Amino acid sequence: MSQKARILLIYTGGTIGMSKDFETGALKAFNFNKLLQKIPELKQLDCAIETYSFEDPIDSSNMNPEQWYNIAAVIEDNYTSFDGFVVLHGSDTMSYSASALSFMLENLAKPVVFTGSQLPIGDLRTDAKENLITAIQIASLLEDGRPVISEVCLYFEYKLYRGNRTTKINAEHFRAFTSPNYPELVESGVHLKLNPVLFLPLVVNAVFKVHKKMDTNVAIIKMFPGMSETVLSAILSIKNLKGIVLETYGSGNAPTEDWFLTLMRKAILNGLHIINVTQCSGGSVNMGQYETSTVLKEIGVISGKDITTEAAITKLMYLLGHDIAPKDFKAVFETSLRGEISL
Ligand code: ASN
Repeated sequence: MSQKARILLIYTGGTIGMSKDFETGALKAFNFNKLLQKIPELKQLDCAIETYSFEDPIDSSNMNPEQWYNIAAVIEDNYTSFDGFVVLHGSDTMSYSASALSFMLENLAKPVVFTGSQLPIGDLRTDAKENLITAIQIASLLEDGRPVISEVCLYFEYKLYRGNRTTKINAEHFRAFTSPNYPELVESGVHLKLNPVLFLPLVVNAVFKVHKKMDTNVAIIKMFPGMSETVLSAILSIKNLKGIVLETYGSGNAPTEDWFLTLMRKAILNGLHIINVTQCSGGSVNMGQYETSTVLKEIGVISGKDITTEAAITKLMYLLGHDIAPKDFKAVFETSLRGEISL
């Protein structure tokens, strides 16, 4: 008889477990046991589920690296006892957390599936049940006793995505996420349609390692026509700033005005890492394709290629948390660590 998969359900908060505050009418997180009572269907699943709840469940707008360490630590402490992990998380910053965890969990050989919902579990029209039940089913998939999926993913509205490829695109639709530059790993219909060629290969004989150091001396700058020298130079002169994600236009283009390029050049010479990502929701940075990105390439701006802003900022925090020699930083950033970037 095949063994039932053992799943650890980790509850961090989010709309899935929220109810309306009687006085203000605003949604706020409630206790995990109350959430479980609302899903008796969990007992019907063909896996053994155990649960772990954050002491104070949060709206994911309050998510931060310290909470990421907490999620990572729960996975680390329970790694050998479970076949898969499902993380219940608010949708607002879920793509940031899934990206961060993908970097923090090195040599992951088990699934970590983030999910949540747009409507609370107690709501009649909730999307929470389908998201949660299918996320657990996917995390439970075993083949010859080994997990079928061994990466950090995000399940929402019938699709399983690689977590660090996702971005939240809608605050209203149940289809709240997309993965603009990488196809879905699994599609849920009458059957679960798996696309194994897209999965990260299962790591064998490598020790699972949890990295807990994330350096938050970083910033995201979104370019816009009319950005002034004063604003940009104020940001670039922030004390201890070590890296920025620069959201540029199209395939990585930015102004060619002297003041802009001088500020960029000076910042790089002073040791700042500048990552070029596109503001477009799909496609890739390709510095040198246009004249408006040629100098950026020459002065040592790092290409984020087709990485999302969420993955870029968390990868930056992760790499800055490791003592990578400045001369190697660009090459390391431009490689794919967890399938977050197309090469
Ligand atoms: N504000 C909520 C959160 O991110 C939104 C949600 O979960 N749908 O926690």
